[in-house]
Amino acid sequence: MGNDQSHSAPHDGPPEVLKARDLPSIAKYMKSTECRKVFVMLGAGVSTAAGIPDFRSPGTGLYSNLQRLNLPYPEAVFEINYFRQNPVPFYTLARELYPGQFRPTLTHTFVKLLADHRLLDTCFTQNIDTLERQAGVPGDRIVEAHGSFASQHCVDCKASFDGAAMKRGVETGDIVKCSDCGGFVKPDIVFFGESLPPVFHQKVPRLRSADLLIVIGTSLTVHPFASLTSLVPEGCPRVLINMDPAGDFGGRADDVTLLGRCDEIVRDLCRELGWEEELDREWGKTE
Ligand code: CNA
Repeated sequence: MGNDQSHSAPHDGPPEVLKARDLPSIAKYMKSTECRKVFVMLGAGVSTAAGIPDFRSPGTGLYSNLQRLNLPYPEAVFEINYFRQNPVPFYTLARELYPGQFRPTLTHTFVKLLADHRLLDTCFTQNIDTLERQAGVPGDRIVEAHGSFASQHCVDCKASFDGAAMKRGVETGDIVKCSDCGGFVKPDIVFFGESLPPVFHQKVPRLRSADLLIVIGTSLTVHPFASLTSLVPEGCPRVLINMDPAGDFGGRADDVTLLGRCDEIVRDLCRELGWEEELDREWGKTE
């Protein structure tokens, strides 16, 4: 994967599928028979309310707080060539992000509700925190595009390793080395310069059948993930829920950008859908 910024000219005509480019119109469309297949794309912003910093938010993002790791530049912590020379920064960061310490957010629960209401086709996530699973989104609906901490391999000979040894290594900071070749062992998180998992490529063509795309909490700067937004058909409304504008949102007739904290916007959307009580009840189960 790699980094990029995309820009596009704003669309200035009226919407074509939605009544208006606003939240009530999205809810109305979601309740209609036209909207059967919803796709979701998630980024680190959906987990900041769980206490996991994102990459790029000024001040709080991981990139602003990596000085202590003595990196040549922040992205190096997720670069495979740098990891081969110096795995310590990644292990340090992995300890902070390791699954099991965090509770899913309302936004993760909203994705579960989409599945419960038989609307969710696929949730593509860039996150490695597994909070979608913990919220109860069915595993076969989730594509962890940048991998997860669920498995690990030697970066040199590719031998697979025991999860308990990896967890111990991350907890203690003792770098796990391959018993066969001595290479460093790393969780199967996709680094810059590595390929995305096969399931990502298998599920991407499904986007061509999307009736609605909801993108939440991502700066849409990491490719190829970010380019998925352009794969849904022209007549498919696209909704961005984020603190800041991102990607080419606004360039299509039925693009809706809702700026603010995703948990608040998702609650408003659930209220419009008549799902608010269900949202609170299901989120309560994640405690
Ligand atoms: P990013 O580039 O840090 O962007 C996050 C975006 O979310 C920004 O545009 C923020 O404005 C926005 N944001 C932050 N908080 C909120 C909020 N409460 N409500 C709405 N929007 C918010 O992160 P991306 O996900 O775009 O970048 C892709 C990287 C980040 C992937 O490779 C991930 O693996 C990686 N990452 C994952 C985690 C995690 O698993 N939780 C944490 C940090 C980084």
